Amino acid sequence: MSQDIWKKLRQVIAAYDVPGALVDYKQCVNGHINETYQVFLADNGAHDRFVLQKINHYVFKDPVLVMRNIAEIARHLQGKERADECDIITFLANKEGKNYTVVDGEYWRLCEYVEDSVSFDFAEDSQVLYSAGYAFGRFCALLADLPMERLSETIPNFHNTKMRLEAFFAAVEEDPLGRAKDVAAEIAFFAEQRELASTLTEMLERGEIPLRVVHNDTKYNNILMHKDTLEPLCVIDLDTVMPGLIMHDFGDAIRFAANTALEDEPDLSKVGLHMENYRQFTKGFMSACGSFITPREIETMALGAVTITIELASRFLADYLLGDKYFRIHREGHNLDRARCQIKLAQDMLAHYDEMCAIVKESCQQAW
Ligand code: GN1
Ligand code: MG
Repeated sequence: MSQDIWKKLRQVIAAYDVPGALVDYKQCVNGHINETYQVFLADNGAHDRFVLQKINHYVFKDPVLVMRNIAEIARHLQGKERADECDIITFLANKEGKNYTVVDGEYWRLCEYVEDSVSFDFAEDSQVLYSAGYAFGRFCALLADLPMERLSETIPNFHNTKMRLEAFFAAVEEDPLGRAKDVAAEIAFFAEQRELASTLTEMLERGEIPLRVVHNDTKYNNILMHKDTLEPLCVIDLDTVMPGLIMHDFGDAIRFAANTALEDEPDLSKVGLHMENYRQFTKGFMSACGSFITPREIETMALGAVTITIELASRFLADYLLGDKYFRIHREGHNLDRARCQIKLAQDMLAHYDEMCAIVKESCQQAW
């Protein structure tokens, strides 16, 4: 297996005009979808580090579209003055000028390692969340004038929560592994929350909230930070940047960074909304994008957090019922733990919903 990986990584690197030979690699394990490696190249004593990633072809049916979107985003940003600002990941062109390389039917891409960067799976310090919020908000602000038709939908209906819940109940019906009987309480939760969780989808259908170019996967670990100053250096994971809802970007970040526990914490007594993290992230996010979004979007920011948390819970549980084909698991019942953790978090958000809305409003007033 390890021999195969060496061979594969070498084959991919050979497609690029980069100096040196592969001397070491390290697999990164925190993403659930793509396969990511840090690769170390050496050339006459000089060392260089890159990141090589294999796009998950099961999840992204058309990897070329993914890479075309990313090139489109880079092109859009190149025209903007952005000195001293958080960067956005870009991929190197191979010898054929493409930003991806196909080896044995698999799609790979290479980027430079961002020096002095770290990313976190858990937000330790509330203060740092202001700048994380600002970075994700600014990301949407910078893409606000990118004509939407230039981007393709890399995963159709990615955050269509109404459809996600339909898919979840279909998985319950299908129940190929007989697992549904053990999760009756969880299934009841989704039945209860179905209407609320479909609200944003319906508002979008009625034209009450706009589609925008958004990131769609705003996990805290998708911002690389400077290891000493903790300033955001680079927004990564642009695979799902496409038209979507801004409160989903806000909400997905909250879901991850304002949880008092990790995303897959099995001890539910540890799971809940971290109000100070929520407040700091919200302040940062709203100060970056509050000035161009509509009152309706501001009103539904907190609902975005509840919605995306319920949606992801349903995706994790559906995957558990269907045999863990989508999200990579690292232990038996991992997707079930993830789903339960997200349900608990959503319940805690609902219990603090008014306060969440008040903080969004307050952050907007402070911002302008
Ligand atoms: C997946 O690949 P990763 O870990 O960044 C998923 C997101 C989920 C997230 C949950 C394309 O993101 O939607 O929110 O897991 N990405 C895709 O951790 O489905
Ligand atoms: Mg992702």
